[in-house]
Amino acid sequence: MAKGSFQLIILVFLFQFLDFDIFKLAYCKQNLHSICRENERKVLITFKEALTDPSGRLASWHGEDCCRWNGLSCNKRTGYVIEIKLRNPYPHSVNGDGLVHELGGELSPSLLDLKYLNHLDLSKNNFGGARIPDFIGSLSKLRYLNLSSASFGGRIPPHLGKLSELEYLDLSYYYNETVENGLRWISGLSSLKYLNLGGIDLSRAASHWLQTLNSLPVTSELHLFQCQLVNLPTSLLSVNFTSLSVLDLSNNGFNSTIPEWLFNLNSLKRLDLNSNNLYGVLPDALANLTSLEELDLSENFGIEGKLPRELGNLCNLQKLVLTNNRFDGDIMGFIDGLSECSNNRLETLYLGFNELTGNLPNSLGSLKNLLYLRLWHNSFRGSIPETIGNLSLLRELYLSNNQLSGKIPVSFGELVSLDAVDLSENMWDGVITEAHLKNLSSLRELSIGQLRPNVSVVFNISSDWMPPFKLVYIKIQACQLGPNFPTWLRNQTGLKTIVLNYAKIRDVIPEWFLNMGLELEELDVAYNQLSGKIPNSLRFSSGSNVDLSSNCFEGPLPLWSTNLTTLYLRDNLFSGPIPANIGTALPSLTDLDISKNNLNGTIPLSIGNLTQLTTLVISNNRLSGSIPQFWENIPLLYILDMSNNSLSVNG
Ligand SMILES: *[C@@H]1O[C@H](CO)[C@@H](O)[C@H](O)[C@H]1NC(C)=O
Ligand SMILES: *[C@@H]1O[C@H](CO)[C@@H](O)[C@H](O)[C@H]1NC(C)=O
Ligand SMILES: *[C@@H]1O[C@H](CO)[C@@H](O)[C@H](O)[C@H]1NC(C)=O
Ligand SMILES: *[C@@H]1O[C@H](CO)[C@@H](O)[C@H](O)[C@H]1NC(C)=O
Ligand SMILES: *[C@@H]1O[C@H](CO)[C@@H](O)[C@H](O)[C@H]1NC(C)=O
Ligand SMILES: *[C@@H]1O[C@H](CO)[C@@H](O)[C@H](O)[C@H]1NC(C)=O
Ligand SMILES: *[C@@H]1O[C@H](CO)[C@@H](O)[C@H](O)[C@H]1NC(C)=O
Ligand SMILES: *[C@@H]1O[C@H](CO)[C@@H](O)[C@H](O)[C@H]1NC(C)=O
Ligand SMILES: *[C@@H]1O[C@H](CO)[C@@H](O)[C@H](O)[C@H]1NC(C)=O
Ligand SMILES: *[C@@H]1O[C@H](CO)[C@@H](O)[C@H](O)[C@H]1NC(C)=O
Ligand SMILES: *[C@@H]1O[C@H](CO)[C@@H](O)[C@H](O)[C@H]1NC(C)=O
Ligand SMILES: CC(=O)N[C@H]1CO[C@H](CO)[C@@H](O)[C@@H]1O
Repeated sequence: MAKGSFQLIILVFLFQFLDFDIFKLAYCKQNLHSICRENERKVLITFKEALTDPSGRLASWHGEDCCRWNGLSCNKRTGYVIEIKLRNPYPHSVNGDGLVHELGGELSPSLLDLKYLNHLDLSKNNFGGARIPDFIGSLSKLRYLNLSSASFGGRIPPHLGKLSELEYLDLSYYYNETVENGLRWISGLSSLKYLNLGGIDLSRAASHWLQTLNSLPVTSELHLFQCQLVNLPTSLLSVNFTSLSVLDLSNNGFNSTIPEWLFNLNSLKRLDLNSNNLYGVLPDALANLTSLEELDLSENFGIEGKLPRELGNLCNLQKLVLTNNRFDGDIMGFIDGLSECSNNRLETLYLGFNELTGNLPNSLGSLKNLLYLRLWHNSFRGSIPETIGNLSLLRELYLSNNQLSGKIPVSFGELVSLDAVDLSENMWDGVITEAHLKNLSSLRELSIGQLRPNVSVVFNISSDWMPPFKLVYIKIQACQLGPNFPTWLRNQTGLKTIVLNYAKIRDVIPEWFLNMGLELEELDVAYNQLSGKIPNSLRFSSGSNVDLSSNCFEGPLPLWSTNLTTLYLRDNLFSGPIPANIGTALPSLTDLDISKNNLNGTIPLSIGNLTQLTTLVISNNRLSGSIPQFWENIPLLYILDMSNNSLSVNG
């Protein structure tokens, strides 16, 4: 301090000839922020010089006052540098501007001279697999260290264990994932609140990771996803980190039941155990985690039993993800329970790919904050409750692949925020009218369909109706959509996928449809009574699929686009020859089925150019001539049917 004021006095003498106001201004401005210390400024220049900085992110690092340099901050009173925040703010290493924004190079040990540095963030840069230097462990004032996704590699220096004031340590997405000597060094981090070692191979710490961490006072967040841990101890004598709010142990190999000690962590807000091999039933003690906001147990494939009613007491739950397990029984108790919360907050409910059954409870309509509801691939029965219409914020409704039946309630039309709905593979009946659709102005994906083609939903929509939505995806299967081709699609110019099969359409493909300028990924209008010729004017994007099977189309075989990968035209009235240029017109084709038509002429040699072909079905036509010997050009072919033609085999 004394030295500072002495310098100031000299300044006053030197500049006494200057206008006092100007000097006063400069003096006051300096006081608004701290003034860099010369020795620290030099340290930072040395630090900068050892780094590579291709896009000039450190361009501001010049001049006297390092406290004003980007990414730095100083103690306001003393002027010591306390924070270095050089996280790469750009999403990718090479941005739209073609520049590499990652810093790299070396970390200069000169940093050790920044005596008061408490925050160091170098995340999302690229240090090319270099080791974290040992000296980092001697930055003894550090409270925050973030080297996440910075391509540091090799051995994590146990020296980090000396950082006894460290509260936040994030080493996630380490480049060469090894912890050679286990995790014992971590016991030194006696102030730790937050630890993220996600993506680091901790298999060498398998025997002691939990005990080691339990000896720490980690109070806030523990992220150990994808750490190749296989051993989740089922008992823990005394649990130390009971104030933990986030525990992420996802993507490890835990092959055990869900241990009881987890339910002592009663401050948990987020518990993520997805993608392990956990099995067994959910303990009732889950209800003790009353602060829980997010629970993810998905992709374990082995957690089973009924959803405990107690789960419904977790009134703070915002996200529940139980996808891909073996839960069974009904969800009545659980949903009823949640609906009784004075203020339920559930936004995401993913229960898909389980063995759940029973009816969808009326109380579902009370979960007013729901945005995403996925109950698909279960065995739910009964109908959609009327109350569903109360979910006015719902964006996603996936109920496909269940045994739901009955009418789709008109209140469905009140789901004004719907973006994607999948009601396919169920057993609906009744009528779908404009009222079901006319308020769904955000809808982009619509899928309705039946498990079996013999139960029927009828679409009763007037021919001049214009929907408010702009669909990208429509899939209506085994519903009565016809007899006319649905004219309400005529301004759906954003469509990429059109599946209207078993839809009782008895019509020609209308002119307006061909003139919409669509570029499709999928066109499937199989199993209708569509007739007429197919013009060659449809456009398809690469990798696209076409199925016009079992209709009454006639005229020459349409080939369209070089972009098709599958083409099913079986069971129509196409006639004339297979176009001689088929091999060059459809070079990406993997599946071709043109059986059951009136095709005549010979098999074109160019089929031998379809080198990706796996399926070739040309049976039941009037093809003649000899079978060409091009088979060795089609090595992937495994389904071939040429029966019921007049073909001959030449010697
Ligand atoms: C560390 O940096 C990463 C990437 O910049 C960021 O996502 C993460 O939240 C940071 N960790 C902490 C504890 O702040
Ligand atoms: C990762 O580290 C191990 C052992 O330290 C070494 O054998 C291996 O070559 C390293 N891999 C990479 C990609 O650096
Ligand atoms: C709990 O933490 C304290 C303080 O960090 C430590 O002394 C104690 O040994 C820990 N308990 C267990 C069971 O590890
Ligand atoms: C889980 O452990 C059991 C034995 O306890 C073993 O039979 C099973 O194969 C293991 N599962 C996996 C996915 O490792
Ligand atoms: C859960 O809470 C109940 C009652 O509050 C208590 O008896 C039980 O021991 C707790 N279970 C666990 C695993 O903490
Ligand atoms: C919920 O839906 C039911 C049936 O559609 C309706 O009678 C009720 O008024 C709705 N409740 C609220 C709060 O909107
Ligand atoms: C659709 O919206 C209109 C006007 O916003 C409203 O009057 C009508 O009740 C809504 N219809 C349905 C089925 O929600
Ligand atoms: C539909 O067909 C299945 C067999 O495919 C049959 O079991 C079922 O009874 C039929 N349903 C109706 C309504 O005809
Ligand atoms: C279709 O027409 C209706 C009524 O004119 C309009 O509200 C809607 O935005 C149109 N949709 C598209 C995709 O242009
Ligand atoms: C093939 O696909 C590409 C990319 O999706 C597209 O740009 C091109 O127009 C398509 N060609 C035809 C003939 O449809
Ligand atoms: C194919 O059939 C048409 C009539 O459908 C006939 O005009 C034509 O000659 C036949 N071509 C061959 C090669 O048999
Ligand atoms: C590899 C191969 O089968 N190439 C054939 C492609 O098609 C022409 C006829 O259109 C044949 O001449 C080539 O032999």
